Amino acid sequence: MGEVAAAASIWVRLYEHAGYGGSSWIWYFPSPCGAYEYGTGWAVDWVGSSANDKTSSAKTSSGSNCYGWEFWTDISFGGSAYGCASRQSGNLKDCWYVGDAVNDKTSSFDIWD
Ligand SMILES: [Ca+2]
Repeated sequence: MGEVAAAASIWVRLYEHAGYGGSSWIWYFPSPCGAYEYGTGWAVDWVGSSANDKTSSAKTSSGSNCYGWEFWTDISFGGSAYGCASRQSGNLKDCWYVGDAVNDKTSSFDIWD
């Protein structure tokens, strides 16, 4: 049961609006970024039809150890990729705004340490 609880604590949530507003969509991961080696992270090759082309901001759990966002305009990490354009001071893991170039265009994403 301990492993199940630990797995549920690592998550990424995408939000419909900048500043973490509107609808949101969450994914859970089994371990923190960088748990095995530097540069390792998590990837979602399709955000799903309800979230597609809507993401404007994103958060990850405090224990995730992830902060290197990459938002892709097509599924399976296709099209163009953009990092986080604007972060909220005080929590550098979170992405306050993805930026004009990829706003409402994300179809897949990844995040690493
Ligand atoms: Ca949006």
